[in-house]
Amino acid sequence: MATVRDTTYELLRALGMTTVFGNPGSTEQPFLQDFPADFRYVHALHEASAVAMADGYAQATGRPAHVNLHTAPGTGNGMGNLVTAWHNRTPLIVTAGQQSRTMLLMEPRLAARHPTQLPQPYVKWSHEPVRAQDVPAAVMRAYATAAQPPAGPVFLSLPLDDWEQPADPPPQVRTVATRFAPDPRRLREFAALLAASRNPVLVLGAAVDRAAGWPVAVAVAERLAAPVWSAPAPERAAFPEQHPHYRGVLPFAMAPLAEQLRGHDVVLVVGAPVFRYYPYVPGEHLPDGARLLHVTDDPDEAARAPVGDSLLGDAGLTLAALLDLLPAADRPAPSPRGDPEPPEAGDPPSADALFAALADCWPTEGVLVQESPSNLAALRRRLPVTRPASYFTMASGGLGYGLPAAVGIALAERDTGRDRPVVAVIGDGSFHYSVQALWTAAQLRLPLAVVVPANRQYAILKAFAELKSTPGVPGLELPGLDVTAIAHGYGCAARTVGSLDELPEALERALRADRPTVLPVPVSGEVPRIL
Ligand SMILES: Cc1ncc(C[n+]2csc(CCOP(=O)(O)OP(=O)(O)O)c2C)c(N)n1
Repeated sequence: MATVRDTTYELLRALGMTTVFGNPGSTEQPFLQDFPADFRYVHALHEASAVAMADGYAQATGRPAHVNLHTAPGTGNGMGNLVTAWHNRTPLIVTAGQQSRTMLLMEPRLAARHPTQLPQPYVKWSHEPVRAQDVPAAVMRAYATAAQPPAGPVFLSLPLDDWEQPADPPPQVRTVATRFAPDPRRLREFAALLAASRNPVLVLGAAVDRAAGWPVAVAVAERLAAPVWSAPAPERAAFPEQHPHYRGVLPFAMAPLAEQLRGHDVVLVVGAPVFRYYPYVPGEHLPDGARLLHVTDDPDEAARAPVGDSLLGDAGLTLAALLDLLPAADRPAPSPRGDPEPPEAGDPPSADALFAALADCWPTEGVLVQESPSNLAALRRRLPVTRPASYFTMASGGLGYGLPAAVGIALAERDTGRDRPVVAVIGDGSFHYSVQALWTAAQLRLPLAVVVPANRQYAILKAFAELKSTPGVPGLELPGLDVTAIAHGYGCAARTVGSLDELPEALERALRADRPTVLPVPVSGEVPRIL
């Protein structure tokens, strides 16, 4: 007779979810026992890494991923990156073991108290099945919930004595749509406002990339002869950044953001929140005379926008439908922005000079994963993202995502046969939050290159302290860290890049290697302004 375990594995197989990211414990062992040969367990040494690796893998494959965590403590360890997966809108099925139902009343060691509350509010659905026999159908429901828009993580708490129970007949393997089209009448209203606009502007967010919407975004921008901004602090790039219409990333504060949009009468925001602010710099949300139109697949994101009119719909489908309704604008196309000045020389070099050197040796198909807080503006200016699905970072602001996410992305590149080179740029502070991911990358023999701009400080927090006039904050210096030794300890190759002349060869070698390579690059301690 089939057990709950047999039926669940059969379902996971049918859903194409034969990879399990996780870190095992006693409460997960009855699920993991006799692990089927056609499944793969991606072993993370810490749950934060397990969650972010699964997130990167899900984003790069375009399919939900499964993470298995160890009851309450493992879920707690994974929580920071669960927050990120929620903001990233990554479809993840997070399962966690639970103590035996037979003992739960007494709360034995490793019982999760109120397990469904623990990951809230950063999951779309959180559930512990009422009967063991409900586990497979709960996994099916979890899949359907995670994948449907707005996509995101879901959580199942699974008692360890459920797996050997006799199963009910297997649940039906269902499919769900992952995109929906906009209301045609409201779409026509948006198109009419855009057609009548004197000077429209597009603000595009990560959902355009998730919807494979670059070509249609370019077509709409060209049809409208409109400049294009990236929405503030984007987790993915939405538009070819070498395109003459592209202007850059909008600042993440009210007053300067509105200032950048001055002169525009219609602002079309697609696939991003309105707006993802960070420092509080009071001001209007929009310049005088501007009207905002907001396209999102998330009713909550639409509801919390402080200004503008909204239209629910998938970013790509909505842009395509708009294109059909828009006449060609009778105005000159925006002129291209100039190239940045060459960086200033220095010893050690500035992060800006490092990124200029990186841009010069950037592999054509390269995928950039980024967690370099204070130097982000320099990185994005020096290294324009020119291809879809090739820039990833966290939407949340929580550190410890980039390094493990890069491991998941590199694994997906290999699994899908795309084999694009993956380069992570991770600050020497950010490096340590999920550093154990290096071991998984080494075990998987992934040719991941990790460039670490080493400024030996939390520079962005110094910039924030400057902006907010909060002097004397402790804990902003990072002396005595040996990134190379740490990388070696986890089984990676490592080489300090002492001069930028060495970078092209070091990067090339890293991307050809049969294991990950960490490349710390000492950079100056200059603290860039936050805005
Ligand atoms: C989980 C988490 N802990 C703490 C912070 C606060 N924080 C934001 S940026 C930062 C420093 C990052 O340092 P580094 O990676 O060296 O980049 P730099 O600012 O020096 O460019 C810290 C500690 C955070 N965002 N997330």
